[in-house]
Amino acid sequence: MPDQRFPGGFVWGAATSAYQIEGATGEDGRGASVWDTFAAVPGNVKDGDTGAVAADHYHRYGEDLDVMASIGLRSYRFSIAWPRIQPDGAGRPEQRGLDFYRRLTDGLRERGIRPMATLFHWDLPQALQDKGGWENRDTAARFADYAEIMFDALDVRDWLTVNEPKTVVECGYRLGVHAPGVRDDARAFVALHHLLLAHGLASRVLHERHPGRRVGPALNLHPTYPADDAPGTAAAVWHQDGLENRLYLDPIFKGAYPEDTLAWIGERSPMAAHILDGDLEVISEPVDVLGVQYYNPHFLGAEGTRVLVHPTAQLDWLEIYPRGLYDTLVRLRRDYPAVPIVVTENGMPAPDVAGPDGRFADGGRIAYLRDHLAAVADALAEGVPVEGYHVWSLLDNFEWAEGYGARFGIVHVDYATQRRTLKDSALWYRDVIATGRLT
Ligand code: GBH
Repeated sequence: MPDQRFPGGFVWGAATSAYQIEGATGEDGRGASVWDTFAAVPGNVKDGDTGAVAADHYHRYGEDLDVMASIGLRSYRFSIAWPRIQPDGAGRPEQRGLDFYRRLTDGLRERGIRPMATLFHWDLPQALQDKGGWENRDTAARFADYAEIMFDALDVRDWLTVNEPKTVVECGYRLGVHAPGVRDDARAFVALHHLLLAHGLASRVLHERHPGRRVGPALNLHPTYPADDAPGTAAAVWHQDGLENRLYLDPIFKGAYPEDTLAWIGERSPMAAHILDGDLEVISEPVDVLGVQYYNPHFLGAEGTRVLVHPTAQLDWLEIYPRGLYDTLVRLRRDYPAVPIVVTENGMPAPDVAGPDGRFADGGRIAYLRDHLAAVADALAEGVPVEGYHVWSLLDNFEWAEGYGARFGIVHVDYATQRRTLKDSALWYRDVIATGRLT
């Protein structure tokens, strides 16, 4: 392994999202989001958990800022709850919502922590869902309006538009395990096009109004590999790479959907009829910074079915394969324009029970983070322009359909008392940040 010392300016961060940590869903004029609606339906979320209280960050953000400072974070990636800004998804902004994110970003600045703001991390205003949500082209225009409000309101340099459009498409519209709980390929890929359009429109607004700032998407990429050399496996892997990676990267970076994937979609969805003249120009608005989120690879057998080849973390989709992050970063450099990359999420869940000494000995997470950071160091050594890295997550939080049972935080949250405790991984990360090298 080459030197695992990171460049002096490397940006060490941690990430969260609004619905997963804020709670206070009925306060200060916040409107309902699709996740409030989805989580309220029995059976949608494990144990009937909801984000109504979550980690109570809306009230405890001051303490959370101090936690970030105590770890030595240089960057904090958070998301803005659209329904706190526009409770109905349109019109004049709610001042109390703007004030919350101003206090948060002021607090970051005071502590020398860079903000990285995500505009949409899945909590669409329910009022927009009632008008068709992402299946309705108008939602992309509403998103651009909301983006403009936030760009003008907050003194933040780096912006991410849409968090993981693929997860919205796959989990929200194909599997139906996330809000809005649709199981329909026909509708899923129409939503996909409008999510990418929203990304492009918002990016344009930023470039027009705030030159000098940066904007990009946050994409979860899954490197795909053959699990065997049976005939058919290689083709299945390429097909899956289309659905997992090229379907998002190609329109954004090359201004065209991948033809093989588009043909496959064409047999299932009227998506193509929704691609209007000029849309791909909007979607391919230059990216200033690419957010890369990596958790696991997909190894596939001949039928294209996923095969688990390596051990998994607590959730069975999370197959541990650090080399996949290296491969993803090197592939981006090989196949796409060389834009600055920030790893905007990487991490793993564990049960994380305190020992008799009160410590959270999460050695498995330390190993995961260390090995993935080593993969980043290897990619840096190959010349891939990775500026920074964000652990998912700063805090234990509402893990969507898994509820509170899957803890991704490097900081433990005792939901009964809302007490925060640094796990061993946070103490380890503090040392990595302080020394700039992996131990
Ligand atoms: C990210 O999503 C999110 O951005 C973040 O909010 C989340 O907390 C974090 O990762 C950890 O999950 O096939 O039904 O088993 C990760 C995306 C997670 C998408 C797992 C697909 C499989 C669901 N994915 N998932 S299922």
